[in-house]
This record gives sequence, structure tokens and C-alpha cells, in this order.
Amino acid sequence: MQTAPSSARAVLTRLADRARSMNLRTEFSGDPRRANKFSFEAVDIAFDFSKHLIDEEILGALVALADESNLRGRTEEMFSGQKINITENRAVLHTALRAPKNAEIFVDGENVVPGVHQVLDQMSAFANRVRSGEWRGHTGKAIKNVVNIGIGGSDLGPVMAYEALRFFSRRDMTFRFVSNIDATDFAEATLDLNPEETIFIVSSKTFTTLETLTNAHSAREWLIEALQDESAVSKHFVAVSTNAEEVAKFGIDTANMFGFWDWVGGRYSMESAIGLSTMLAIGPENFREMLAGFHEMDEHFRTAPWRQNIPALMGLLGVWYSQFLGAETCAVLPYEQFLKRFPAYLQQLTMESNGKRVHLDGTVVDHQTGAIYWGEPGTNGQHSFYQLLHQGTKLIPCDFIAFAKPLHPLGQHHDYLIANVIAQSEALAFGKTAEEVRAEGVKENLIPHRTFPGNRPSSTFLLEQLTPRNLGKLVAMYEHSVFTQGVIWNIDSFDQWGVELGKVLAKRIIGELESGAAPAHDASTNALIQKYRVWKQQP
Ligand code: G6Q
Repeated sequence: MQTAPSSARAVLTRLADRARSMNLRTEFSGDPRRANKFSFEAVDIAFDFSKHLIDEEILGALVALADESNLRGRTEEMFSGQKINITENRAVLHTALRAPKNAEIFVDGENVVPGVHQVLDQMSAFANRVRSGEWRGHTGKAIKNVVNIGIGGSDLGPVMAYEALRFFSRRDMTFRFVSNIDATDFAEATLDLNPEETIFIVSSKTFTTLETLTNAHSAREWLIEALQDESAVSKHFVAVSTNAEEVAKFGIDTANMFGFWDWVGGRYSMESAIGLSTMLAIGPENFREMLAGFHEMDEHFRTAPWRQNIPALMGLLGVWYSQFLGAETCAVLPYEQFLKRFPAYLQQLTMESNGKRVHLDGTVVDHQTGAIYWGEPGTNGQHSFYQLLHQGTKLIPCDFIAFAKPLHPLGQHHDYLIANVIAQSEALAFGKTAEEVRAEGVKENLIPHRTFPGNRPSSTFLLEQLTPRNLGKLVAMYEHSVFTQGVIWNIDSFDQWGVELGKVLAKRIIGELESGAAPAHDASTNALIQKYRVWKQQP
């Protein structure tokens, strides 16, 4: 079941040449309706994709590709709980985490929705107790500090959401996130915290992850050393996991454990109990608003025709640039300081999902798949890497994300910010010709340096304001665009075998570092191990 023979694919391969030499100036001047044709508003997001290297025929072929790939059918399979993560034989049901209470979604004959809402209620009750000061630490003090310990999907979502929604968070509480096994992460995060007022959330789906367990044990020691009582753990540790047995072994009362399910992938889990730190920060009501935003986007993706479907079009454009035009990266450029961790979050979502080189049946893919996602909030990037976007040699489609209303209105700041994001997409698309540069009186020898070729594609997403609901929509939008690409490429977007090998090898090397026995690897690896041992011992 390699990639099905596809006429749309053949058409797109042919049309790619046209796109490569497309002139967006001519496209816009030749069709006064172009901006209108390739932009629309849905779920309160204004989506402008008119500055892409597409025309009606290309878009038609991309939509045909979605149909030929059975995107509609595969979407229904995902939403209805079929085991589409075939290499792990699991359903993929992050959409159930934000389904309304009366929805019915079955996995192995069981409706999973009541369980989702039960955990949400348990989280809300806990969050209210902590936020109101009713939950007391071991010495009777209210909790002021929350430290989430987790890594990968059990960290990136919570950090991103906390930073994104900080405006809505309890400013009298401190939230920290520890992920790296590098002790500096834990030491710095706890340096100025009073253990009596600190609660740790150990977030780990499996509860076996080396980094998280190591950090959790260090946290336990830090607490017990300060409070001089092992029983303090029960008031200062809660767990988010699917593994009750390991949670109990660690010494956390399973009454203080918040569960989720194997049909929630790590990088698709920020709105499950993994989002407990988010809920503690912004409160249960705002958290539910965020879920409502996710759900709104789910419904949009599930029901809107592809031509009016934001995530599907984003996914199709991603396929267009990666597979047909050879682009290797995609820049995500939020013009909103609160979204500073959004690109890092998307890196895992996109790259762990679609960084795959084989089809579902194991045959090798013969074209580019998932792009490298990267980015920084505007306007900072403009003073650094945008140079390459404007005048470099690479094709890099950009996603510009902006909000009409600032959360911190201050003088002219917001107009300046928005002027910049609009100017960037304009400059990338239309550039500046040699004639225009010459007309400015620039010396002949400098004209090539000061010319901007243009025809550099971008999408612009404009929303009213960054709110919990809009954050939910944005995350779901990227989730479904990733899914769209995965369906078209016929790959498993929901496994992550690529992270396994390094873990296994590290375990073996840990033993060798500790034992001092001769390492048995290749010459390079052996030499690195030996050098480390020597330098570690040096006074
Ligand atoms: C995400 C991955 C991975 C996972 C971490 C943490 O999709 O599966 O990033 O989230 O390895 O795993 P645990 O939550 O099991 O500790």
C-alpha cells in the first residue's frame, strides 16, 4: 500500500515548474480578485494565503490530492477512534479531550468521553483547592509555587501554554518547568523557592522516562531535606500519568494522580491532565475556554470543504512546498510576545509527527516529507534571520500570526508591531526590482545587493486577540495541518520510533561511565567515553 497512483500528483509535478517561475506581482496585477479568492475567515481567524506560489489550477490539484488520498475518510477514522497509529496499534483521540460532555466516542467498545470529563472535574477541584489556598503544604502554608517536571510532550505544551496565557494567569503564584536531565535545570528552577510553599507535578505518561524520574527524585530529596519528613511528599507531589503502579512506587498517593489514556500522544496532550499546570495558572474556566477553542477548530476541520478549511489548506500548502517544490523548512513567526515558545512547541508537534521516511506499509518514501519548523516572535527575527528570508537562496514559506488587539496596550506599540508583520509579508512577496532600486539613485554596483527578488511565500493569520480560546484554535489548527500532510504522504504521524535508539544507547553508556570497564563501541565513541572519565577525575 505504497502511495496510491495519483493523477493529482502527476498534475502537481507538472505545475511545480510554473510555480517556481511564478511572479506574484504579475499574479496580483493580472487578477484583481486574487486576494479575495485566496483568503477567507473561519472560526474568527482571517486566513490570507494569497501570497503563496499557487493559482486556481494548483489549488484545484492540491484539493484533488486531498480527495485522492481520502483525507475525509481518514479524518473520520481519527475522530471516531479507529486505531490509525498503526505501528503502536492505538487510536489517536486528542480530539476526544475537547469533545463536549454529551459526545460519544468509542474505543474498544467503550465511550471515552465520560472519563475525559471526570478527569477534567478532578483537575478543576484540585486547581480550585490550590488556587484558593485550601490545599496546604506539610507545614500548613498555602501553595505559591508550582513546578511541572516532565519532558517532550509532557513539558513543551505546558510551558508554551503557560507563557502564551500568562496574561490570564495568577500573577501571585510562580510557575516553573523542569525538563532537562542537566541538573542546572532543576537547580535553577528551585533556587529561590520555599519548599513549604511548593508543589511538584510529575508529568509523565509512562512514568518511566529517565529525565523526568531523575528530576522527580531530586525534587523529592530537595523537599525532604528541607522539611525533614518523608510524609511531606503527599502534600507536595501530584502525578499526571497513565501508569498508576509506577506512580505509587514513587510514593505519590494515587488519589493525587490525574490520569489519561494511551490514545493521547505525548505531543497531543497539552489539553489532557498534562495541562494541569496550565489549569493551575489560568483557572478551570479559562482552561475550558481553551478546550472550546480546540473543539471549534476540530469541527471546522471535520466539516468545512477543503477550499474553506484552514488546517487542510495549510497542510496542502505544506505538501506543495515540501514534496513538489523542495522546500526544507517552514518559519513560524508570531507577532505576539506571549507566543515566544510557540515555535518550539510546534517543532515537536510537526517534526516528531511527520519526520518519517517510510509509508504505513514500510516502503520507503521517495520525496521530502515533514519540513523543519522554526521561528521566533516578531519583530526580533527581523533584526536577525529575516535577511536570509528576503535575499537568501532558500525557499522558506512563512506563517505570520498576529492579533488585532494587544493584551498590553501601550502608546503606538501595537500599530508599529502590526505594521511590521504586514510589511514583512508584502516585502517577501513583492520584493524590490533593480529598476526600483535604480530609481532611488542607488549606485550601479550596489543595485544587485539592494534588490529583493520577491515571490517568497507566506500565510498570514489574523485573530482578534490572544485568548485561551484562540490559543486552543491555533494549536488544533496546526495539529490538523500535520495530520493532513501525514495522510497525503501515507505515513504514521503518531509514532516516534526515532527517539528510541539514542535512549537505549545512553543507558548502556551510563553503565560504562559508572563501571570504568573498557568501553566496547566504535573508536570515536570509546575515545569520548575515555576522555570524559579522565577529565571528570581531574582535581
Ligand atoms: C511525544 C513523545 C515524547 C514524550 C516524552 C515524555 O509525542 O512521545 O516527547 O512526550 O518522551 O514521555 P513521558 O510522558 O512518558 O514521560
